[in-house]
Amino acid sequence: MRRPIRIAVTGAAGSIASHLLFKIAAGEMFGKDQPVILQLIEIPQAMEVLLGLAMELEDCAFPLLHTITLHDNVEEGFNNVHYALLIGATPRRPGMERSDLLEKNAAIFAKQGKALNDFANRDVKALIVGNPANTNALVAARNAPKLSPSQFTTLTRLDQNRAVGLLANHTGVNPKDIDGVIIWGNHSTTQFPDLYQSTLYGRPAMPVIPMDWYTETYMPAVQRRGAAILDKRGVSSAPSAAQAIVDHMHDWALGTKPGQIVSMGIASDGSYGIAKGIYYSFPVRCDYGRYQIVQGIDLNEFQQSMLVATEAELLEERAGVDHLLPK
Ligand code: NAX
Repeated sequence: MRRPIRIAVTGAAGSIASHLLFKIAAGEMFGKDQPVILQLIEIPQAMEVLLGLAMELEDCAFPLLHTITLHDNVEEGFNNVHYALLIGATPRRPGMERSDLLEKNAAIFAKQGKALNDFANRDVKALIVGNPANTNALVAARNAPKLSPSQFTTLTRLDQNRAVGLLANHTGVNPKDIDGVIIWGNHSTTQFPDLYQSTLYGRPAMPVIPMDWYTETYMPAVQRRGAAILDKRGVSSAPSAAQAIVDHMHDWALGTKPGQIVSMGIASDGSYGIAKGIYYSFPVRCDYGRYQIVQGIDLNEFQQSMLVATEAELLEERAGVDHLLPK
């Protein structure tokens, strides 16, 4: 049996985590032979609810669930962790300006970045889910000078899975026979769901996809899927977000399948002309716990314009928190 790995989860009593924790404990994220220690973090007011959730986890008697610890502060909660899933964030309340939301969350993620810097394992891999995820990741990483920016990533796998699911539904092709769907940019409505590299049964998808359906129906449906679910269910996406977090971390830690492309929000290195340093979703492949941007994709004018539009939004978000970033 392997040694257990330590996984911190913030927002652990929230909707997404209440699906996610059971999947991690069942071995879906890191494999069926990998024991896990869950270090669950919440705000003080939510500790009772968290305790109830921990009791349910215990009641599943998962063989891989080595230990659960509960924390109302990140300094203890991040102690020695190998993986950190930063899900908790301040939600946007009625009347709140976007700039207020950015600032409030920047303060939370600055504190969490510092705590990862000071208390986590040196090789920690962090995934930022709490919105605005890409800019929260930037703030966290900038507050963790002892860690590499590449140790921070953001979730766009939910957008990718949505893009594949909607394409599968429209074409009648099983999701497993769809490859190469890419999400570029921000986890927001400016994201670009790019089908130009995608294949159905290994054959290029674009020649069989009507352009007007792609730009007028499909792209907005992917970009606004979160709002559509909120509208129908009255609560935001949680089971699908949990599945996407499992997929993202699984592939980062254990590698993508041969030839497979996935999308991850990562610190831009300037590839495809995207401003260095912002957390931007790129097509990547993962191996040995590392990811690499898929290079050499030819982008037409339409694709270029979409990449630039979502980059512009991220630059604007960065400007909104610039005064909070350590220089
Ligand atoms: P919930 O409101 O159900 O749960 C959030 C939990 O976080 C609450 O229990 C709250 O007490 C806790 N929390 C708040 N501040 C905290 C802090 N400083 N430290 C620790 N815990 C804290 O939200 P849920 O539906 O679980 O969504 C969580 C976040 O994920 C939201 O910001 C949401 O916008 C974001 N999402 C991001 C997605 C992505 O693809 N990047 C998709 C799903 C989701 O919408």
